[in-house]
Amino acid sequence: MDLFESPDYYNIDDLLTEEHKLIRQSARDWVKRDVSPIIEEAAQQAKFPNSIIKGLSEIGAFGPYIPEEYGGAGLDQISYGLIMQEIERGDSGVRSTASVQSSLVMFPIFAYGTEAQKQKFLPKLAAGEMMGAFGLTEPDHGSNPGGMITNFKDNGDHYLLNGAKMWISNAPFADVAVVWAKNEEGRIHGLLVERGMEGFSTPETHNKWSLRASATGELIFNNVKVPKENLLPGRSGLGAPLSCLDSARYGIAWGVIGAAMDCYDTALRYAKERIQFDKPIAGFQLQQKKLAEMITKITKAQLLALRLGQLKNEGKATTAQISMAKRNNVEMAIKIAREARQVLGGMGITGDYSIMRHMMNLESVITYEGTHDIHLLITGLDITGIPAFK
Ligand code: TGC
Ligand code: FAD
Repeated sequence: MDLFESPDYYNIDDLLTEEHKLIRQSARDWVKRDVSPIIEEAAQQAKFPNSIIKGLSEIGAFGPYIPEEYGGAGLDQISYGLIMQEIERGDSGVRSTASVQSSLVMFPIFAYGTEAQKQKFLPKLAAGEMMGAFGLTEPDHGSNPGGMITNFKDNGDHYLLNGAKMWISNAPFADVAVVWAKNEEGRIHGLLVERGMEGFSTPETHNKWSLRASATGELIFNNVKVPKENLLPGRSGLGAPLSCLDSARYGIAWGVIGAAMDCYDTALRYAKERIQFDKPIAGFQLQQKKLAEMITKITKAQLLALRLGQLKNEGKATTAQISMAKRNNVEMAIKIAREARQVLGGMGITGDYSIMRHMMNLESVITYEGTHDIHLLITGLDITGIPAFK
């Protein structure tokens, strides 16, 4: 049974609107009802739970900030963050599905697509009738996506697309993929590649120890004929995919607070109930140190995310500010997961509790959407003006 109670040590709820709290509550209720009961088994079996798609759409997790005229929820950035927090409280893989659909597929179509592309894809993506994937990473180009070799050539009435993308969330079942590829001049563009196009395949990646309830795969393009109307015309260059990452990284900065809160809440409850040496282990100073440090770290992360949300609502959040929050909050969550696991002793390694699953999931979260090191270098560049990537 999911007994989760959300910690709010600094009364941060006082800074939220009634609408924010209602949106969060509906996401929280859905996670308790439809995610918590099935997620451990899905992760153990490494199976994406299809049953969650409808619910994700109903709580507004597909395109929270996309305008309602295109099927989105038309919410502000803090609502988007709160939804991601609640979903990741359930599982980072479920949040990944929503992040990719919203920020990496719907956002670029909304921001850089034609009106016809928006009408064709956005309402169905918002409703979960169509699922999307985002292909930036390649086997030899992860942190350095600008070096990508996937390319397309003008072939008369269509483009001819060749190359491969790796580590792509949602790939095995996606109906449409936003694929970043270079044209004959070496300029990066986004193409909408649809399932069923000849030469396009999406093999699943197996044997993951992390994010097991999320389907990950490759996107392989072998002379795929992409209609010219499937090119996103609004923006080209590496800045186009990187701008999508800003939005997804922002959602992760909130999302991982959910995973951390779940670990803390579980560890606190367990520590108060578990008796050793004739008293609850919560009464030992060493366990109190762990729990006290967890709630301190969560509170700092909540404040960072909320301030970033305010900046984002005002259109002022910079890439570097988003990087700092993604990096800080993921590290916070992974450390809390590791400490919380220890509070549970041997029980902590079982699937009877969510902590070990969160801990393993967070190993992906600290790597994708820019690794921990890359985000540090983005801060380094921002404060010194000197890029240290190359
Ligand atoms: P650099 O020269 O710095 O920049 C190239 C051009 O892009 C512009 N730019 C941005 N534009 C918009 N938003 C941003 N965040 C931007 N960052 C940079 C920049 O101004 C420049 O524009 P222009 O006009 O001068 O050409 O590029 P670089 O090649 O030196 O690379 C910089 C670096 C390393 C920071 C960047 O490549 C990077 O962020 N690498 C990390 C790659 C990454 O995060 N991949 C994520 C793949 S998607 C994913 O993981 C999904 S997981 C989802 C899930 O399951 O939840
Ligand atoms: P590399 O870039 O090879 O990095 C390896 C190590 O070297 C890292 O520690 C890194 O920090 C370090 N390093 C690299 N460059 C530097 C440098 N300049 N200075 C110092 N250290 C450096 N990608 C997508 O496009 N779409 C998706 O949907 C998607 N989903 C994913 C889902 C999962 C489960 C995972 C694990 C990954 C996913 N990714 C996706 C890919 C993800 O974004 C990449 O794994 C990530 O960007 C890192 O690339 P890489 O794995 O090639 O590592």
